[in-house]
Amino acid sequence: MSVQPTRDDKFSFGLWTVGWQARDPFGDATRPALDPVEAVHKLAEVGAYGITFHDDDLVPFGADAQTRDGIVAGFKKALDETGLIVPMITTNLFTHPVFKDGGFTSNDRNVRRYALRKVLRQMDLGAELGAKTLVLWGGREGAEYDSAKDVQAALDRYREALNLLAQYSEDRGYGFRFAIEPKPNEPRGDILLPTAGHAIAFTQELDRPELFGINPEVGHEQMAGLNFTQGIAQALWHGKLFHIDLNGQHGPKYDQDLVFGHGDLLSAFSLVDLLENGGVDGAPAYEGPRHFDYKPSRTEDFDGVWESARANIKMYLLLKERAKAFRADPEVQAALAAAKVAELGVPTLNAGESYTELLADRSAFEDFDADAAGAQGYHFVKLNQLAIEHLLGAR
Ligand code: ASC
Ligand code: MN
Ligand code: MN
Ligand code: MN
Repeated sequence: MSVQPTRDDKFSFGLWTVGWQARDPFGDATRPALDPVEAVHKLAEVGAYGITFHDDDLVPFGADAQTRDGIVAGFKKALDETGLIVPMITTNLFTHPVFKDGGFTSNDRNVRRYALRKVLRQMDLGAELGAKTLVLWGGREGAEYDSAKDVQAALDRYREALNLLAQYSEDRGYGFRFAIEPKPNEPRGDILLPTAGHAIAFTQELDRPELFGINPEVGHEQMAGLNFTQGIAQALWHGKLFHIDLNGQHGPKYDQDLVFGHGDLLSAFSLVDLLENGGVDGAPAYEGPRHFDYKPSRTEDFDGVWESARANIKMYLLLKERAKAFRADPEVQAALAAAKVAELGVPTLNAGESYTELLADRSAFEDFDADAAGAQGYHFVKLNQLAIEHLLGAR
């Protein structure tokens, strides 16, 4: 296998990632602005097939119609020249002070109406560019003080907003699928729909639940102390993995947005193994874009920006290669069998069996040797050691 990316790998980047000027709460920008046209050309060079953007990443907030048209025309030309596509779009409801108490869930009703209009406008542009997925990251939807936000009312307003977006998309024939991106905190003290599980549950309360899934980000779940691979597995199980944001994070602290694999590498390995080999008969479990939502570190100049963009892709391809070798190794297959991993796929009840037969089955209880079953070893450590040896390239 090659670590040369192809379009079939579906690697995509947010315009806000390589374009991040590295302003943080304590320091000024360390890099100049990046022209979106240059971003398109450079991302095509590093091997991406797609680019994604918030409305304000492409067209500065408040730009007049003529400026907007000029920028969009230039961007489209760059897409045509490179063959890059726009698989996903999203809307910035977090930077401008108007959104300091949120967009869809601001206590101020007029702000909520403005937020809706801003998203509808971005949907028009996204549809024109062929985007299929709309990501909703509600970074400002939340609070610092329990007394300041009626969370049940906020969820009512969130639902009202998302129902309207779906209606608009269907009425206009845009056909968007919507992906809610959870995050536990930052920039708000506490954000609504903080984890994958919260967001999945919320989608079930919408008018068109089948149009809504999630866009989990590695670092965001890890900020909540959660196992990202397990969260992705559950999202797949619900049919809700509509998109994914790959990056790196070192546990619960501020949102680091490191290069994919530069945080918890073991978790990155099990994630790629799941995405690439976790479907039926070892087929990929997820077919959508492999989207990198990282921030090139503040220490880097533009050479470092493109170096880090390439690092995301190379990391993914290396992990994919390592995961294939892991799955193909006969010793691993024996270790998987010894650990009874496949046995979990066998239903607990026999075909057609109900509790009546289960109650009549003496081997299940009266004659079951719980002490013997409790004494068996599951050999999980050996299996994990083999996984790490493959990850290290030691096998
Ligand atoms: C998004 C997204 C995020 C945020 C963040 C903005 O659309 O997926 O995680 O915005 O990258 O800085
Ligand atoms: Mn992040
Ligand atoms: Mn993200
Ligand atoms: Mn992010």
